[in-house]
Amino acid sequence: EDVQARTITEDGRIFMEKAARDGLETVWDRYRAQQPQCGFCELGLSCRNCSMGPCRIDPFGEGPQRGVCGADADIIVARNLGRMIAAGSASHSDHGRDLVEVLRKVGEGKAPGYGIRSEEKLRKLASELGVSEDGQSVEALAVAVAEALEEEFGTRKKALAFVGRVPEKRRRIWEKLGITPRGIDRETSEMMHRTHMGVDNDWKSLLLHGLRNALSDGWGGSLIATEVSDILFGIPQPVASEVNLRVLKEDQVNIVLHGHNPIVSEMIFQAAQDPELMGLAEEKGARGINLAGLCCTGNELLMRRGIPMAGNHLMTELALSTGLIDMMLVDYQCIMPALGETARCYHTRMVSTSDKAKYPFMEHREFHPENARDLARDLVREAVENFVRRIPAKVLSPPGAPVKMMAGFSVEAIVSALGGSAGPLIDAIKSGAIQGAVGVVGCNNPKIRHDYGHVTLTTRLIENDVLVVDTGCAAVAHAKAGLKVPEAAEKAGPGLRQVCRALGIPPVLHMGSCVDNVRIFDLAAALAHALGTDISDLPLAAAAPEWYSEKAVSIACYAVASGVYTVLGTPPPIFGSQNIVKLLTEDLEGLLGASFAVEPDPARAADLILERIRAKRAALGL
Ligand code: BF8
Ligand code: SF4
Repeated sequence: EDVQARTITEDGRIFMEKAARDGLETVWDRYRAQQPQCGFCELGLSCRNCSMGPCRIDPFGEGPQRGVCGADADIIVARNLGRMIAAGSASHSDHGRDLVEVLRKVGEGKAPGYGIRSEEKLRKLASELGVSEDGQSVEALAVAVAEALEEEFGTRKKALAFVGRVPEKRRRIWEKLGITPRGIDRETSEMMHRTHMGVDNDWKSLLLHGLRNALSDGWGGSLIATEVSDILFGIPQPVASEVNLRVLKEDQVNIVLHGHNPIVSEMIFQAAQDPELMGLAEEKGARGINLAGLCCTGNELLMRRGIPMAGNHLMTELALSTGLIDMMLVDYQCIMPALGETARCYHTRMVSTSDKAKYPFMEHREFHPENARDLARDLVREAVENFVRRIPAKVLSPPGAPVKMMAGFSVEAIVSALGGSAGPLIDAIKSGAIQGAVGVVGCNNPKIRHDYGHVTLTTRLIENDVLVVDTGCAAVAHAKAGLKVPEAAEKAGPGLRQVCRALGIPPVLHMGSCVDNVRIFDLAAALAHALGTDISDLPLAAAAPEWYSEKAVSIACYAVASGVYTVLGTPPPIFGSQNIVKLLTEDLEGLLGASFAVEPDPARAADLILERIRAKRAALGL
C-alpha cells in the first residue's frame, strides 16, 4: 500500500518507509492484517455480555433477530454504546481522580516538588464547591477542596457541583429528561449495571443514561482533571513552540513523554532543568536535554511549558523509528501495547510509570506523589546515560525544520487576548466577521488517511470565517499543517483574518488535551450566559473527523447533551439499529437542541457544519 494513501504528513511518509526498512510492523500493517473486520461488530450487533452468548443479530433479517436472552438489535446496540461511554467516562474521570490525590498530598505536605501554581483557581473552585476559605492556609484549603472533589465522585448527590456552570435553560432540559449527572463514579457504575443481562432493556432509557454518564465526564471527571491541573501546574497562557518529528535532536538527549496525565511529565520537566544533569549530558557529548511530547501528555506540557510536540497518535511508533529517542516515558491511555516491542529495535529505554498501566517490554518505574521528584531525577539521569548507546546505523535524523506553532489558549488566556471580557468575541460573531466557532477534536484512526480529516475540515471552516478551537490529536494535526501561527490568518476568510490580525492570534486556537475539551464548553457556557441564551442557540458545532477512542464517544455524547451539534468522521457502531440512528441523528434535536451527524468525507462535514451555523445565526436574527 502506498504511504501517500496512509498519511498527508511528510515526516509520516519518511518514517513509514524507514520503519519498513527496519522490519517494523506498524498500526497500518496490523490494520490491514485485520481485514475484513467483523461486520456484526461494526454495526454494533454482537453481544458478549454474558455466557449464554456470544450472540449476533443478522442485519439482513434472515438469521437470528434476538440473542439467547431475547435482546434485539436495539437493545444490543444501545448496551454496547452505553459501555463505550462508560469506559470513556471512567478513563477521563480516573485521570481526574489522580490529580485530586496529588492536590491533597500537596496540601498535606507529602508531595515534594509539587505545589499550588494557581491560588486563584484554587479559590474559584473552593467557592463553587461551597468550601469556606475563612482563615484557611493555602495548604488547608487545598486539602478541603480535594476532599470536596472526592465527594463529587461519590453517590449521595442530586447534581454535580459544576452543573452550576451550565446555563439555566440547559439545566432544565437535563432535569426534564432525567439526565442531570450525579456522582461521577455512580453514573459509570450504573451504566455497567444497566447493561448486565436482564436489567435495562429499553433502548431509549439506556441511551438517556448514556448521556447522563457522558455528562458526568464532561461536567465532572474531565473538568476536575483540567481545573486541578491548572491549580497544580498553572493556567496555560499563549506560548510559542514547534511540532513534528524534527523536534527530536540528533545532538541532544531526547526524552519523549507520552500519555495523558501531567503528574509525571511535570516532574520530568523540572528534573531536565537541573544543572547537574545538564552538565552530565554535556559530559556525555550531548548539547542538552531535549523534551518532546506525544499525544495528550505532550499537549499538557506544550500548553503550560511550550515543550514541542513530536506528533499525534499515529506517529507514536514512527517516532521510535527515528532511533533518536533515548527514553520514552508513558503514563496511560492511547499508548499502543506494540510500542515496547517496537523500541527493542533501537536503544530506546521504555518506561511505564503508573500503577494502573503496564505494557509488554517496558520497565515499570512507579510514580507516586511522595517519590516523584526523586524518581524523575533518576530517570532523566538514566536517559542521559543512554545517549551514548544510540545505534548510528539505525538513526535517521528527520530532514528539514519543525513547523512553528502557538498554543496555550485557556479560556482565561482567550479572554485576556480579547482585552478582559468575551465582549469583543460576541461583537465579532454578531457583526458576522466571525460566523461561528467549531471545536475540531479527537484522535487519529488508520481507517482514515492520517491527519487528512482534521486538516481538510479545519481549512474549509476557517476559509468560511469560522473560528476553530481544538484539542488532542486534532490540534497536533492542525499545528503540523501550519494552521497554528498568526500568519495562518492568511488562510482564513476576510472577517476572521481581520480579527486574528488585530489580536495577533492564529485562526485555530489550541485549547489543550482531550480532558481540556471542558475548556471549550466553559467558553460556550460563558458566551451563552453573556447573551442570556442557551448553548444550543449559539452558532457552534463540534467535530471528531478521525476519532477512535471510547473517550471520544463520551466526549461526543456530552457535547450533544450540552447542546452542541457534533459531526463524527469514523462511523460509530450504531448502524445495526435504525431506531437508534434516527434518535441520535434526528430526534435528539427536539429533546436537546442538538444531534449527531456521521460524515466520513471532511469536505462534506464542513458543509453540514456551515449549514448549521447559518441556521443558528438566522434564528438569532444575525
Ligand atoms: O485523549 S485525541 S488518540 S491521545 S483519545 Fe488518544 Fe484520541 Fe489522541 Fe489524547 Ni484524546
Ligand atoms: Fe447473548 Fe443476551 Fe448474553 Fe448478550 S446478554 S451474550 S445477547 S444472551
